[in-house]
Order: sequence, then C-alpha cells, then structure tokens
Amino acid sequence: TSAKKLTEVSIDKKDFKQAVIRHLHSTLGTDENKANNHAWWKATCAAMQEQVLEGLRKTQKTHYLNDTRAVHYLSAEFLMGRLLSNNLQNFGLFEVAQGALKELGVELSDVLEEEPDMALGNGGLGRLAACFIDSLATMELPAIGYGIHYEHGLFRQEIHGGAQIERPDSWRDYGNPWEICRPESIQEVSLYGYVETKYGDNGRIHKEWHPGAIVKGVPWDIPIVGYGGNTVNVLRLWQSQSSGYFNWDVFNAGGYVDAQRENVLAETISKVLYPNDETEAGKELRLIQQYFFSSCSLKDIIRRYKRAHGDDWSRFADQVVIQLNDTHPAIAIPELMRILVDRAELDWDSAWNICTNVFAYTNHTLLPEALEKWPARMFEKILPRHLEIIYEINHRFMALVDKQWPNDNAMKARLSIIEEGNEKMVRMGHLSVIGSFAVNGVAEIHSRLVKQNLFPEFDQLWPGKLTNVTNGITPRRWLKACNPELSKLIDKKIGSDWPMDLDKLQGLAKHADNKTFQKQFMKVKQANKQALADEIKQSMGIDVDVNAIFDVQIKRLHEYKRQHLNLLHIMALYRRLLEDPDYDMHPRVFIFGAKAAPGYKLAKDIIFAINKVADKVNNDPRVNNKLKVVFMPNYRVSLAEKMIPATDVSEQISTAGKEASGTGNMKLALNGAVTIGTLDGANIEIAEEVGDDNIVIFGMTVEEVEALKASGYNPYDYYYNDAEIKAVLDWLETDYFTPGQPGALVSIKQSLLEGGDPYMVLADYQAYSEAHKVIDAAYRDKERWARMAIINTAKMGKFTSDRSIRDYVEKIWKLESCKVES
Ligand code: 26Y
Repeated sequence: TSAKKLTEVSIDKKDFKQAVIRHLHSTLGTDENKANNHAWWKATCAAMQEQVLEGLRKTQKTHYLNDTRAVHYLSAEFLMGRLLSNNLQNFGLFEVAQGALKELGVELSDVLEEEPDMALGNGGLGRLAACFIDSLATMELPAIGYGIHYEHGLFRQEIHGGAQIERPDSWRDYGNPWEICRPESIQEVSLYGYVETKYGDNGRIHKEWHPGAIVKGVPWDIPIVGYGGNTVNVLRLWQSQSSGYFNWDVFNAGGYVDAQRENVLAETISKVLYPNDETEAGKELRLIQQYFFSSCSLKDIIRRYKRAHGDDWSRFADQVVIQLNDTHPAIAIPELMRILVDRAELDWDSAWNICTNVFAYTNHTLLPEALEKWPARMFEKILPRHLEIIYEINHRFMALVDKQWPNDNAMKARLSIIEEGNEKMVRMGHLSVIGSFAVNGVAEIHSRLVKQNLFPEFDQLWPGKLTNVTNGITPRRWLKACNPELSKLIDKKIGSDWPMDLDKLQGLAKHADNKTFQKQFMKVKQANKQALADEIKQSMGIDVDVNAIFDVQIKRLHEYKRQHLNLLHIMALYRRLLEDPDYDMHPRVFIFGAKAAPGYKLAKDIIFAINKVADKVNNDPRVNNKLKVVFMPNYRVSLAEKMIPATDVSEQISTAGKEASGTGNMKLALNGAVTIGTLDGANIEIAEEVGDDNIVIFGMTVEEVEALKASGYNPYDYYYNDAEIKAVLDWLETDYFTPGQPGALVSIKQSLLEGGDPYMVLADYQAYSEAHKVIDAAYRDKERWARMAIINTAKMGKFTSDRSIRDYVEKIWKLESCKVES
C-alpha cells in the first residue's frame, strides 16, 4: 500500500534534524542562532534534496539499464509553484520534517512560505504540464519534461489605485535549491544565415545551412518526485548562453565590445516568459525561444538514443515519443526532418516515417487569436532551412489532398500549411496535425469541436487520428498538500489510499447524508475560510465574514472567461440592496484572482473596475455586510493553494465553446466547492459525475451560442429590454465608482454594446442571475449544502491527472511503467 511505501523510504526525525543542521553549517555557512526563515528553508531543501538526488540517480540508472521507451513532454511552460512541501509530501517526510524543525524552534509552515513560486507559465497549459509530470513520476513511467529556463517567470502583479502594475519576477535571485546545472550536456543551436545547395556525384542534392549565429543551450535539471518517492524523473530546462560564434563576423573584425553586445542578445532568448496567453503576439524572439528549446531538446533526445543504439535509426520511434504541448514546440517537426535528412542523410520518406511515428500534438484552444501563425518572411530569416523543409512537407501533403479531393483548389487552400494572402503565413496547427500520429483535445466537448469545426477535413483524411484526453489535476498538490485537514478527515473515513487512486473518494458519498460527517466536513471548510479571511485581513485590510458564502473566480483575465459577467451581477446585487435594504440574500464575499496580459487593455480595465466596485461596496454601510468584493493581487499557484480549500462557490462561467477544458474547476470541486457554470469544457463532465443536483448549470449551450450568432446577436436587445442590465451598464458610465473620473469604467459598457458583446455576456446575464438565486437558496439549507459539497469531493475521481496520463499511455504513448527499487 502507499502508506507502507511511504514509511519505507523515510529517514527518521533525528537524521532529518541532523541533515538540516549540517546544511545550515556547511552549505549555508550560518548556524542555528543566526539563521532566519530563509536560511532554514534552504537548509531544509538541501536536506530533502539529498534524498531526492539518491532517488534520481537510481531512477536514471534503472531506466538506462532497462532501455525503456519514454515520453518526452515538450512545453514552453511549466507552472510548478513551490516544490518543498510537495517533495516532502511525496517522500512521506512532511511530518518528519515538521517534527525535526519544531525541535529546532522553527515552524515548517513559516519555512514553506519562504519559497518563491516557480512561475514559468501563464495559466492552465503550464499548470497542466506540471500536474502531468507529477503523475508520470507517481505512476513510475519513464518520462522527461523539456522546457525553457526563464530567468524571469510570469510578472508579479501589484495593484495601484485599482490598476494592475507588472513587476519583474525574479524567482532565482537568491538561488534555487532544486536545480542542477549540467554543463556536460550543453547543446548548440543555429540561427539565421543561408542555405547552400550542393549537387553530389550521384545526382543527389544536399542542402547545407550556413548559420549566421550559434547559441548555447545550458540544461538545468529539476528532479520530479513521484508520490511514494520511488521514481524521480527530470524536468530539463534550457538556458541560452552566448557561444563564441554569435555574430562571429563582428568578433573577427576586432569588434570585441560590439560582440559583447551581441552576447546580450543571445542571452535574451531565455530571459523572460511571454505573458500573453491565448493571444498570438507574432514576435520574432518568441519564435526563436520556441526553436531554441525544441532544438536543444531534440538533440538531447537523440544523444541519449545514440548512447544506446548508435547510428541505427530503425528503433528510434520504438524508444521515443514526443508530446507537443500545443503548437509552441511544433518547430521540432521540421527540426527532426532536418537532422535526419541533412545530417544523418536518411532519404525523405524514411525520415518522414520516423517523424510521423514520434510526434503527438495536444490542442488547447479554438480561439482564432491563439492559433499560432508565423510570417513566412520571418521564418526565412531566422530558420531558412526549416522553411524549405516546411514547403517540402506541404508539397507532398498537397499531393495527398489532391488524391483525396481531386482538383479541389479551395480544399488545398484550406488545408495548406501555408496561408496565402497579403503576407504568407505558416500555420503551426496544420504542421502539427500533419506531422503527428495523434492529435488530442483536452475535454470531450473541446475534442468534438476540434474535429467538427477546427480540423474537419483532417478528421476525414485520417479517421481516428483526432481524439480526446480529458485533462486532470494532481490530487497530491490539490487536495492532500493544500488541504491537510480535509485530507485527514478523508483518511479517517475511507483510508489513505485515495491520493494514488482517486476513485476511492466515491467511498465518501455514502456518508453525504450523515449529520456528524456533514458537520465535520463543513467544520474543515469553515477553518479554511477563517485562514483565508485572516490572509485577506492581513494583506489587504479587508474584514470578511466567514459565515458568508465565499464565491471565487480564479483564472487568467480574459473576456471569454467573463469576469465582467460576474462583475455586472455583483453590481446588480449592490443595486438591489440599495433599493431595498431588506433584500433577502445570504451574505456573500466575491473573491477574484486574475492576471491580465500587460497589453490587453480591456482585461486591465476589468481588473480596475472590479477594484473600484470593491472599494465602494466594501465601504458602504448600507449593504450591511451582506456584500463584499475582494480582488487578491498576484494570483499564482501558492495563492491558489490557499484560496481553493476555502471556496464555497466556484465560478466557471465562460461562453459555451470557448474554454477548452478548465482545470481550476476540477481543483475547486475536489475541495468541496459547488460549481456555478456553463456547459463548457470539463464543466460538462463534472456535471455528469456529480449529477444535476450538485452543480448549478446555467446559460446557452454551444448550439444555442452558434444559433444566436447565426441569427444576428444584438446586445442592445438585452440592454433595452432588461431594466437591471440597463441600469448597471449606465452606472458604469457615471463617476459613482470613480469619483471625479466619470467615464473611467466606460470601456466595459462599450465593448458590451457598440463592441457587439463578442462573448455574449448580456445574453447569459438573466440565466446567471437566476442561477445565483439557486445557489443562495441551497446554501441557506445547511444540510443540503453540506451534502452537495461532500458529493463534489466524492465524485472527482475521474479528474485525477493519473487518469489523464493513463489515457495518454493507452491511446497514444504506449508506455510501460518501470519499477525503481527503493
Ligand atoms: C500563442 C501564445 C501566445 C499562447 C501562450 C499560451 C497561447 C496560449 C497559451 C495558453 C493557453 C492555455 O493555457 N490554455 C488552457 O489550457 C488548459 C489546459 O489544457 C485548459 O484547461 C484551458 O481551458 C485552456 O484555456
């Protein structure tokens, strides 16, 4: 059992304490009297890292000796959060460390707070990658994550006068105790230059790329500890560094100082994470970032393969599967072709056969603005040989299209990798579908829409290639570690196996009507709400009542996620309370956490509006504490870990068809929150699991959205026919919320009226308002609510990322697990 496994690998409290003191002395050069919490944190990490590295060594050796097939997860983002608590938890050393530190007069919880988040991602896609590598290690699957060692992760958000200000994130300023630099595995990556065509004596054409610049990729390894501690896999992140070759012409001309300036450019590649999610920026540096980490990773994969198999490429596709986390690493496809054809001198068909048996692609979005396209001219400048290869792939693909749909030029234009127009563009999604053996969406409805709307012809051409793997989350971080009190209660009720086998939570369902268990469950929720209330008071000075409903919307700020729908409804409640002081509602605290892309004007305006409405509502005695609004700054993994256990109501209110899956929805429901949500993404599957009585669904379906759009949606119909909508939108235009600055909030009204309301906020408003009345009534019935909350936790088994990984293994990766002896 997992409990047994956990104790076997443990060292005891005495040894752990010794290790912490030893590191305090000899790693940090301080002692018990002088050490502050930061030093204790580092010493504790170092003590832990001894155990971790032992596991890493054993795992790598076992995988090598068994010559295992492995998955290589390529992702431009890994949103890891903090690692100490997770590693202690997964090694079964959490209590040991807690006890050891206590004897040293130190609180583990204070020490854990010292760790900066590793925020090398924007949101869902990056956090999914982090959950997946946790599951891969837990399930003892041979796997490696590849990404970028950004010097600065996602910006730190401050709120000044209600508005978002971005500050640089410097997660490594005082060193990262987990990462190990591996200079022995440095790779080189070429950029720019030109292609030379050479004719061999056998008539064979050979292409030679003469790069204009070469940069180095320095790998940093982060050990990934599986639950139970046996398998420790690696996350390998590439840092760019100048090689002597960068801009060699300047250097040769004696321009020593100028060459140093070029060095700065090389090192810019891994400098900062692009903070846009779901909007394609088309920036040259971003394409370079993508190529940089894809090329380093491929070369690393090939080096490892060759160590075992030499120059025999025939088994490459048996040993290697590469999962592309969206199209960000899709350039790996032509890169592998280049290596096989130009370098290894394989013929095109053999090379293509290898490629199309190695790559698989996950699509995370249908939003047109998030589908990556690069100007062919930019490609030609940065990666001239790759553009040629893409043209060749496309040429051969067009022949296939012609066979399937003879003489159909419209079809060819639709399916081509190259989009013709004013400016020729390379469509990375098409390249990914054509170059992969499997393509998946991330929830049932999303995968259906990928097949029906995004890639219907590809689905016809290659039936079965497009499939679904519903997302998941790791229950180790998102229940066991972040909600220890609920975890202990669950352990007592059903045993402690559930973190490895989440379907076991079903065992809670039969206690859902038990009054004593309901009380215990809600007591834990209350305590978690108190802890969050304390945090809100301490960080923002706002008093919130823990008897109020904690209603939470946490996710990136985007129009399609409709934080402004939530805001309009809050304003409406405020207005109802002002018009009727006895307006009957249970006290509610609306809590937000969201970062906006720095260039996304309306998203930032919505953050500003939430804060301005919050100021007014929170300081208006007339609402009699029935309504509070809190915008918690700098939403990130470690803040999510505090908010999620304290949530009563989970807001999942995207326009149907727009949210590919969502994963916050799963985390909140797992911790006993009731969802108010649309029939979108994984909400649909959550509703199937918990049943209609335990979720509040509202609003238009995908079909209704499409029909309304087709019939000509006019937001003014709602504005003029719904007095509440009109009053609330007009309110935004006054200076009520922004004294002395009339019109400061008007952009929201404009986008909803003149702007055409692209995400149909007004069309769903009434249904949303009614759904909140259902929530209100359900909450007031204490037993009913407790039952709903328990059932939500009990029915989340499907959404463990272990199940997602099992689906990938069976449908796509065809991997076998590999036991590592402890
Ligand atoms: C092109 C570039 C600017 C870009 C960068 C990041 C485009 C998209 C992204 C991030 C997308 C993302 O996080 N998508 C989310 O993926 C989650 C995991 O599959 C889904 O749950 C969520 O619905 C989806 O929005």
